[in-house]
Amino acid sequence: MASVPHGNGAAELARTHPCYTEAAALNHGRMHLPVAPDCNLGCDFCERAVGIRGARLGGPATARRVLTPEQAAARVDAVRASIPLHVVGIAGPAEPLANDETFETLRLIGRRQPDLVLCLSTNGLLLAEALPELCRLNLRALTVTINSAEPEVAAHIYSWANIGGTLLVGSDAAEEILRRQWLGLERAVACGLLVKVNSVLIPGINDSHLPAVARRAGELGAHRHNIMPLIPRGRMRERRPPTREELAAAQRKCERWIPQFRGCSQCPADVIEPPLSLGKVDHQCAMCV
Ligand code: CLF
Repeated sequence: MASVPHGNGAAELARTHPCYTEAAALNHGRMHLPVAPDCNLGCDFCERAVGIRGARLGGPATARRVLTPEQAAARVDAVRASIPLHVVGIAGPAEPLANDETFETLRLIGRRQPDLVLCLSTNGLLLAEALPELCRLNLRALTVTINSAEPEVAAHIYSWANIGGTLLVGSDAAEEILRRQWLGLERAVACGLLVKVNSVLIPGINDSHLPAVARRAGELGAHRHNIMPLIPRGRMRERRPPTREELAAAQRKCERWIPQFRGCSQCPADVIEPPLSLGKVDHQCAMCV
């Protein structure tokens, strides 16, 4: 296990990261680099889309195109010419840790733009084993999506998991997914990273179980919990999303255990989000389309 690289910097970083403190979005911009096209987990709520369809759908797991690490680093240079950025994140369009390009991109950005905060969002399957390398690459903030603390619930959310080339389904998959996600979360906190847990709120499946997720995440030392309303897509396209009131009620229940983040825009894997104080910024460059 890697030693603690950032000390108490995580708490300080939480104040300026726009996905941890709502007010931080006023003065801190962020962008995503869509360098991760492959996935290792069958989340029933997910519908990955790249290209014209990705642009039309928007939201998590979508992107207008996938970039190579070199193209991604060049995009950061180009965007920074017109937009002040604080955070660069890798969140897809599939699973960042299942793609070598993620690590290469972090390496490139860290070398060329060391003042940027490196952030990453993962399904957690490969997190524990990837942490030493992520810490070496100076990753500062990490989000793990965890939708349940109980395998019986997880079995209704995930269809399959590919663990090192072995395909797991059913209860075997559910148990291994949760084991890896919670282990990864625990180790990420121990590494000194700023850690957030994302949970998709799926009425009728995990709504009554999210307080247990929040409790365990808080007890393990995660810094934030972000409850994201289901977007009916993929194998859950026929399900209904939660109402605004149901989302607020879930946040209130979970807040008892861990601070809630309420500013999530469920952004795509290639989002560019300037500081809100700048108002509307024209940031379309040739590489951004
Ligand atoms: Fe991106 Fe995620 Fe980092 Fe933010 S997103 S990798 S923590 S820089 Fe933010 Fe987007 Fe919501 Fe995620 S608005 S989906 S919470």
